[in-house]
Amino acid sequence: MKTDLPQSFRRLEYRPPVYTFDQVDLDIALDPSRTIVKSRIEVLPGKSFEPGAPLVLVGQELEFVSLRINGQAHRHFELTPESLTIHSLPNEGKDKFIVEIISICVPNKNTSLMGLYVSNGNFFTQCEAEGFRKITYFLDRPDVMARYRVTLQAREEECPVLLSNGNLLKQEKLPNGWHSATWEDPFPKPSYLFALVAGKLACVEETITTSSGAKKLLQIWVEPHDLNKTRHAMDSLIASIHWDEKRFGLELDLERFMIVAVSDFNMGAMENKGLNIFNTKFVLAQAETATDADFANIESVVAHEYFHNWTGNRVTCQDWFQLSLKEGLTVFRDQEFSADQMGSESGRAVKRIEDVRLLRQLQFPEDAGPMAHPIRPDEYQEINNFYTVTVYEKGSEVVRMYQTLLGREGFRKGMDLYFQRHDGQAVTCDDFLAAMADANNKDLSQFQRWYSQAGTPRVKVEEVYDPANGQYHLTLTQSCASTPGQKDKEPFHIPLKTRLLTAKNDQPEQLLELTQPTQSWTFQNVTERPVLSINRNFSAPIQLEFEQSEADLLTQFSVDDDPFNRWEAGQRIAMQMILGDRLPDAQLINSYRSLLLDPNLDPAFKELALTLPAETYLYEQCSSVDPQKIFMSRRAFRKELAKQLQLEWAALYQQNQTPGPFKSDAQSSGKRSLKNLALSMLLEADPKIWAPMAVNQYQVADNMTDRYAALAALVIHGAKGAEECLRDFFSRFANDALVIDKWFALQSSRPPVDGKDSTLLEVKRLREHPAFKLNNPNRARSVIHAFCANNPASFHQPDGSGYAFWVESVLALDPINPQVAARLARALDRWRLFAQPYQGQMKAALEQVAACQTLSPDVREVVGKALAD
Ligand code: B3K
Ligand code: ZN
Repeated sequence: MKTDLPQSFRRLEYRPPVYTFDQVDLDIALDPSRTIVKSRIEVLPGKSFEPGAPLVLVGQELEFVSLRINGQAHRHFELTPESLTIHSLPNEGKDKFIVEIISICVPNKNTSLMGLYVSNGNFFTQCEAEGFRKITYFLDRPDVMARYRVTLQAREEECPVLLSNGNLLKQEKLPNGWHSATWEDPFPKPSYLFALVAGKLACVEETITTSSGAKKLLQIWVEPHDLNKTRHAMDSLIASIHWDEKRFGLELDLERFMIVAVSDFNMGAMENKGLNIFNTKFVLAQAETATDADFANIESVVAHEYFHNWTGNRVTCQDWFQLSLKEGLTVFRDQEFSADQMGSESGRAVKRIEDVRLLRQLQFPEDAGPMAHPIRPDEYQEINNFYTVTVYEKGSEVVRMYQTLLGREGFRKGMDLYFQRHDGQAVTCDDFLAAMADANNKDLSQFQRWYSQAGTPRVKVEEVYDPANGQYHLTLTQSCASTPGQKDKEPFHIPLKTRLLTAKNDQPEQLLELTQPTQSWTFQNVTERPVLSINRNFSAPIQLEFEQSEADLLTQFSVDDDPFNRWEAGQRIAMQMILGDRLPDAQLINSYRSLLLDPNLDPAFKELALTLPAETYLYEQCSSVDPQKIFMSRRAFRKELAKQLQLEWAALYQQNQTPGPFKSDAQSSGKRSLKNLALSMLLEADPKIWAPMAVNQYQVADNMTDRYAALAALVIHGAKGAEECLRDFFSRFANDALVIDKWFALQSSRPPVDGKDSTLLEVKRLREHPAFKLNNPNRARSVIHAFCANNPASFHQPDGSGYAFWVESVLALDPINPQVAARLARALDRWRLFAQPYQGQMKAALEQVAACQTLSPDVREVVGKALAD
């Protein structure tokens, strides 16, 4: 029997292109069922050129029509389903020649949402990573950077708006009701940054003046009925532009910058040059329909895509293994931007805690599982599977460590040198490291291992206090578990911000650089036994192994001047108790109480401090996970916290009201978050008493944060009024897709109530709901992913019914949209960590999917790696 082994791509097999492109002219006649693409490409020898080499272009799902070279029909070519290979080039390809190709694609059959597709009757593209090859035959790789001139043609009635990258050159009326628009992008770019949008859209616009005094036109394009939900995105864009000028000296380089919202989109958004395309979820907001979290996410995604204009577009990636070069750096930039927007030091800390919580909840499991990879992977089968929390979030932590090691100014010098050297180029992570090292005269050769080694390093802490000599000895030992393909690891260069906490408050913060397997430090003049505060502000993305007494943790939880570590101490106590199946004791309750009553602390910080570690993070602390047991211990702990502090919760609920007109600033949203935690805790303590208050909040709320929080509290605690409010919510917002997504997601992520679990049944009913659409990624995720990935207690059923649902869903989604299916397939990554019977059933489910003969490469890679020994 012939077994087709999946094809792997390897980083070390990178070869520069044989040919490269200079000017590219595209002429695209848009028709949903038959779009004709004419390309005219100026081709030049590339870095790997040899005379006589054929020109190999890639193309997928295209109908080939014709080929001309230097104006003449050309017959020497071979066509496969994935390529067009052109032989017998003029003068053996040594001089510039012109290739003209005509091909056809079918946007309205394209459900993968890669390449050119139709959504609500409008045309959109998504080309990163390898979607351009679904539009025309091309050198679809990021190290081929060309200048584009694009003419779009369409029927004017159906597509009054025609957009592409860069500047609008001209618009023309054509015969038979057609019209055209020609766009030119002055900056050379790789094909993955190409975009076009066409259809019935409307825009809001503003003109701003940038630091050099230039005027720029900013536009946000949406469906006309959504125009009233664009203000926040526009404000976020303007703030991002100014921030990048101020913090990094980077100015907007185009005359016009456009954002377009689309409701069918695989991910969050895409940074196409001058024409960002966004999932509606990350553009549209108004107080009545979007929560504070939505507002914050919009601000950070708008910033992220805008920041890519320099980190990603002006300087791009040599190959897709270098993805973190642009993504890790750009996430770091958007995190810093959002932190600065919070307007206070404690606001910054809140943002930092949220980011770290996400990293630990999602990236730590990835780094310990079958898909673990370094932030710069060495091998992939399907690049779309590597847009991961490792490449993005851990990548950002690695960039943050440069800043920690070099200081803000040193980091800025490194960034300046990076742009000075590489503007207009496609480069590697090594180039970034070299710029940082050279600008600061710092040896970062060992730091390089963060790019090449996967896995979360562990740092073991041993401490000895010597009162007689006033000395404190600290010994740190680092290790890192094996990950797929990487058995033994070399020591990392780990920056650890550290401070000894003493009653006298007389020890300064220091930066310890752990570079050896084991390293010791001695602190002098320590006149009392200190409490160690290490890895402050989470200066390195590691797991600490530190057997700190609960007394010391409580001290830290009350007095640590580093807000991150203060929060962290609370999380560690709670984690130890939950994993030990213990309830919070009187001392801990008292600490929580003082924290809640402390007038100097931000409500947002209090909310984070009282939110328990996520179940998936708790799993990672176990050698054999019993998901039901962890759910019950965590829930019992929460209930006790709710009951013991019931008076405080009731008071906080009253004190953190935000009367008057709705405001979306950090202070107001912090208050809402604490108030709504209080509401949820009150329902946890006693749903009978407190349900009417939640119903009332649901009914009178003037904003989505409060309305949704009240609804969620009712639903999660199985309180009276929940079903009625759910019905009301649906009819109130039936015309707003993003709100209806919330309605689906809330029901799919409803955990068991009082030992009763009917969520899977409910999820199956929701799948039959008239408003459910498997083809729409947001909607599919709001039901299927919400259940399989965000509702661990209902998903991990001892009878395996959750896994059977997962098998069905992966197999149903894969033929429609491999990227969305592959994301779902990741839900069983950690199967080996689970106890029986879960483990055996998860394995069987993975095998069932793997047995399907027609899997996409995306899903094939995920299940193949999950099952590999
Ligand atoms: N660069 C895009 C992600 C593209 C994902 C392709 N599968 C969004 C971003 O990171 O900004
Ligand atoms: Zn990005």
